[in-house]
Amino acid sequence: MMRQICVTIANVVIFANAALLCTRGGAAELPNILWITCEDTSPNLGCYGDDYAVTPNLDALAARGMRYTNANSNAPVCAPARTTIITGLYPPSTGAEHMRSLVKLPAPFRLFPQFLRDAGYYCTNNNKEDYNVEKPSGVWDDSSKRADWKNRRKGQPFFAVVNYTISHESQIRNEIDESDQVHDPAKVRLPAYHPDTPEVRRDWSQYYDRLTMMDKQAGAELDKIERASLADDTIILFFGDHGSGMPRSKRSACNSGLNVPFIVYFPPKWKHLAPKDYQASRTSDRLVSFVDLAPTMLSLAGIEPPDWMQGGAFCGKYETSEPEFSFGFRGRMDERYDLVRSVRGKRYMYVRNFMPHRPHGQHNAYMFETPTTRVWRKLFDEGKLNAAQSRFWQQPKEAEELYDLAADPDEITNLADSLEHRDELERMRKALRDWEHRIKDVGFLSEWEMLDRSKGATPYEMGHDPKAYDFDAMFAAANKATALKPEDLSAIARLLSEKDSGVRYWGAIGLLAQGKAGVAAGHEALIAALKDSSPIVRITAAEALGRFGSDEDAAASLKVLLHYAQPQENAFLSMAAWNALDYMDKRAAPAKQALLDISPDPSDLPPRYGGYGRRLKQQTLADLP
Ligand SMILES: [Ca+2]
Repeated sequence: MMRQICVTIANVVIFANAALLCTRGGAAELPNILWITCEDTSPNLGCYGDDYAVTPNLDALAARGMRYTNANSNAPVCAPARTTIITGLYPPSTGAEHMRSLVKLPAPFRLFPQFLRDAGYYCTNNNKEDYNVEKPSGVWDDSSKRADWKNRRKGQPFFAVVNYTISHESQIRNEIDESDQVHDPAKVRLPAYHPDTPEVRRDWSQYYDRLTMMDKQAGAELDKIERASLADDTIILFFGDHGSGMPRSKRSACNSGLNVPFIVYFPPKWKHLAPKDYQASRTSDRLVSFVDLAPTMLSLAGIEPPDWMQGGAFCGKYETSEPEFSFGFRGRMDERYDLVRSVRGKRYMYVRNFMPHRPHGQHNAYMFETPTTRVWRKLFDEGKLNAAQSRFWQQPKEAEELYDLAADPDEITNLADSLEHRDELERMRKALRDWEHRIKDVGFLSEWEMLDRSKGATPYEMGHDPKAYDFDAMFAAANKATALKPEDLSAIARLLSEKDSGVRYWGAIGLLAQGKAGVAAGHEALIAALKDSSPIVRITAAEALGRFGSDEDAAASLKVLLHYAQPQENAFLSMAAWNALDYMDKRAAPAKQALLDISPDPSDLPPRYGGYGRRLKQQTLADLP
């Protein structure tokens, strides 16, 4: 009875609020919000002080609005970046960090436009989604190439996203009309990590040409708002979805991959909703990241963001105080596994590589379609690069990286071993640990195990259930295993006899990461691990023995890897096994014929995972005599 009364009262309140809205002219009480977003764009705009850029329309928007100088995507690649935006959750917390993937969210969670639609908004997305989470129905009024705020009901407020693909990675390496070639390759500034070759200059200058073309499109969208006499009613946000499509921007979880241009404009009518530090034609150095966008949109609509959202509003009724750090991550990139987490303060960028045995520049087939990637790799193989240009390709990579973004914007001088920066390093380590603990990062399980342990629930729920996932034990094991310290080797080998299969996985990774020394120190444990109850422990141990053990070890390893390379067992184990085989290089040669016979892309795999196996097979066989 009591419950019924409460429900009735709640209904009356909702009805009364709706009535109030109507009497005040209804929807006019809510601001229109327009997002202009573009693909693969670092802050290479004139308004960001880049003299080479030709971006008059966005420069003009920045002149009447405010520009953020420390805005970052949380992921350096499309799908996980967009998944962060739409959920208001860090994908390492929901199991959605991998490029690409598809996981379920717990039932009470919603994608943020659903809240806006409930509040009366007309929500459109034109048109890329690319979410790594299953989308419930009713998220958008229209999400398509035809989606347009103009189709709303008379007087209805809108939340509209337009996304420009013209600046995408794929558009900096194709043919471009001569009339659009407005940048001189001879004059482009190259980052210190790229070699100076005609290919690299051409790609960078076409990237700038594409930004000029994108700027025209943005200008047309802003004109459309003017012509509809909506400029005084519409809050505008402009941002790129992550760093440029050039290698070591896109897919790299350091500042060059995460830092984006970010401009906001609040017309005088909605000044009271603007960020507290808002000043037209000025900048804000507040740390803003994509996980903040969902709560910020709710805040602008007067809706209190739910507790489960993991970012904070940076304007509107529920504006939060400035965070001390923003966080970044990299998981699997297409066919290549990695696990990187990063912490950004205003001055320093800290990167923790939990798979130091994989180079930054793993062979990602799509990234290698860019001429810059290919010539950069070729010059490395020929020994023609300097130290700063070589780091991207070296293996193992450093476990920890620390950069002073003020002194070293290209992030080429690693200060992780600098005594002078010890305090800074400790501060960033602690920030990482606290954040990871708060969000219960499930990325410390292999992708296969993360999904396997989540059966009957969701990865988020699994991660938050201490019986299913002992996060602190996992994080401690991962840190110990991948600090690359020879004195830790016997402790790392002992991880292989722990009860938790996730911890054992880190034991195998830790020995693999230290190469010959690791395999020598943990040989017996690795041989036993070839028969571990967990298949991913078997695969990881097989890679260690296959690469750094005896010929006899390599033969035993190939048997294990050939078994799991068959995708019928499991598509994620198959990807892991193919990666291991590829890193074995010529030592995988005895298995060549058997590998040729495997077709690695099972037909029952969701399309979001399609094609990765085929690329792995191709690259693995390319190394074999
Ligand atoms: Ca993108």
